[in-house]
Amino acid sequence: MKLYFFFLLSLLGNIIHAQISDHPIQLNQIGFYPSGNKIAIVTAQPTGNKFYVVALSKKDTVFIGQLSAPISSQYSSTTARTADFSAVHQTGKFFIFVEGIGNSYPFIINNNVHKSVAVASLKGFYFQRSDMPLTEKYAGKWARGAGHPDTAVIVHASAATVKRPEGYIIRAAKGWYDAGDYNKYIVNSGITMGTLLSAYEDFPGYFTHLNTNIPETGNGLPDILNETLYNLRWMLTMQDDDGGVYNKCTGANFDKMEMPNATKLPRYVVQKSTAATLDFSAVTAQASRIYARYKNTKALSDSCLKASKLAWAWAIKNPKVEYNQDINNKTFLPPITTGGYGDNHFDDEFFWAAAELYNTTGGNIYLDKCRAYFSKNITLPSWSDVQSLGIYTLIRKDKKMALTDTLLTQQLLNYANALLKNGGNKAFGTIMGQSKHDYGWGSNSVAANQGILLINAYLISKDKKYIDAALTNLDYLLGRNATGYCFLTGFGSKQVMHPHHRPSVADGIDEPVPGLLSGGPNIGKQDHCQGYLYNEIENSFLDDACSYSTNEIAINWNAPMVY
Ligand code: 9MR
Repeated sequence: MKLYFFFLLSLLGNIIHAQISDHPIQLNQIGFYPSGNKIAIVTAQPTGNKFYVVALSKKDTVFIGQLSAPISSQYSSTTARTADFSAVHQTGKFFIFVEGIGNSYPFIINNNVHKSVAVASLKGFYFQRSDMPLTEKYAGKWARGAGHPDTAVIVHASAATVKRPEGYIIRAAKGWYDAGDYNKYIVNSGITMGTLLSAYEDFPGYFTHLNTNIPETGNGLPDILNETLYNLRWMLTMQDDDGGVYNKCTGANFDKMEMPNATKLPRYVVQKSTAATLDFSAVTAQASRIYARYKNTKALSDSCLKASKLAWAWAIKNPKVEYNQDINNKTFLPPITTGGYGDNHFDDEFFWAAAELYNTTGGNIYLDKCRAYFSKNITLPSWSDVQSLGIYTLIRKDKKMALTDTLLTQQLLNYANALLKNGGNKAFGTIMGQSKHDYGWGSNSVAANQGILLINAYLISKDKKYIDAALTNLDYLLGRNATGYCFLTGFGSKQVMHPHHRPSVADGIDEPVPGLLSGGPNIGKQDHCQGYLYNEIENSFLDDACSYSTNEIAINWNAPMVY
C-alpha cells in the first residue's frame, strides 16, 4: 500500500479524530521491543475493523491487523478496542493508522528502545539534589544555583535531647528534595534508596554501563551508585548520637513556588521515630554490602553497617515511636506543616531492616527477627509498607528461604499470579487497575511497583509471562492509559508539561525538568484544583502545577520507574 492512499485516509481520519477526542489511540509513545508484545488501544469509534502499522519513513504498511471487539472500561466511560501488532518484529519508526480515526503518535521498535527513559529517570535524581549548583554541563538549560545548603539545621523542640537541646545546630547537607517540595524526608528516602539499590543489585551489569552525565561520572562507581551516594551521605547526618533517626529535614512550612536558592527560611530536624530509624537501618545495611564492592567506598561501607546496627538497637529499645505531626504541633513550636510521612505500623519496617541486616551480615539473630515480623499477607511496597523490599532481599540471598511453611519465592509467585489472574484493567490490557484502589495518590508508583514485583517473579521463575505482564505497566506509564499522557517529563508525544514541581514552575523555561514521573490519576483529587477535564477513576488527572495530588513528582515514584 502506498503513500497517497494513506495521505487521503489519514487526512480524513484526522478530521474525524479531532471531532472525537484529542487522543483516540493510546500506546507506549516511546516504543516496543522487537520480541515483545505490542498493543495500541483505540478509544474512539472507527469506521472499519482494520488497523495498519505504517513505517514512518517510507509510509509503507508493514502489518494489517484486526481491531478487537469493543470493551467497556471498569474505571471510566471509555470504550476500547485493542490493536495487537505483536507480530511485527522489524525495527524502525512506525505509526498506526485506524480507519475513521487517523494516525497514532509515532513509536520506535528496537532492542534499546527504553534506554533513554532509563537514563533520564535516573538523571531525574540529579535534578533533585539540594545543596549544590547544577551546572550547564550536566543540567543543560535547567542549570540552577545551589539550594538549601542545610549546613546549619536547627534541632526542633520535638527532637530535643540533653546532648542536643532545642536550637542546637547540626549539619544535614546533600540529599535529594523529596518531590515538588524542597524538604528531605527519611521515610520516603528509605523506600526510594531501597528500590534504587535493589535495581543495582538485581541488574549490576546493566547499571554498571548506564551513564547519566553527572559530575561523578567516570569515577569508577556506576552512576546509579554515585547518585544514591549523594543521598546516603545526607541520610547519615540524620542519625542522632543515640542511634535514633530524625523524621525529616524541613522548613516549618512548604516553600513558595520559587527556585530552591531563593528561599532562606530556617530548616529543622524533627522528632526521631521508629519508622524513620528502621528505614535508615535497612538502607544503610543494604548500602554497606553494595559499597563494600568498591575500593573507594570500603570505609563508607563500614560506617554504614555501624550506623545500621546502632539504628536497629535504638528501634529495639523504642519500638513504637510514631511521628504524629498533628499531636506534635499541639506541644512544640514552631508548628511543622510539611509532609508527615507518619506511620504507626512498624512490623514491616522491622522486617525490612532485619532482612537487610541478615543479607549483609548473615547474622541469625536478624533472621529470627524476620520470622517474628513476617506477615504472609504480601503487599506492594509503598512508603508506609516496606515488607516486600525485605522479601526481595531475602530471596536475593537465598531462593530456598522459608519463614513459614512455604518458600518465600512461592509466596511472591502467588502474588504475581494473582495479579495475572485478576488481569488488571481489561480495556487497556494493563496489570495496573487490579481494583479502583490502584488509582490513588501517586498511582503511577503502583503501576511501577507492580512491574518490579513481576520482574522479581521472572527472576525467580524465568517465565517470560511475568516480563510481558510487567511491560504492560511500562506501556501504561508511557502512554497506554486513559489520560493519554506519557507520564515521564520530557518524553512522549503527549507530554506532562506542568508538574507540581517548584523548579519547573519557577525557572522560566517552558519545558519542565526532564526525567520526573508525574503522580498520575488520583480519584481523591485532594488538591481541589479547577480544570479537571475528566473525573472518573482512571482519568482524574490534571496537567497543571496546581494539582499536587495528581501531577506532583516524587523520588519514591521515580525510583520504581528506574527499576
Ligand atoms: O505520597 C504521599 C501520599 O501517599 C500521601 O497520601 C500524601 C498526603 O499525605 O503525601 C504524599 O507525599 C507527599 C509528601 O507528604 C510531601 N512531599 C510530596 C509528597 C508527594 O505528594
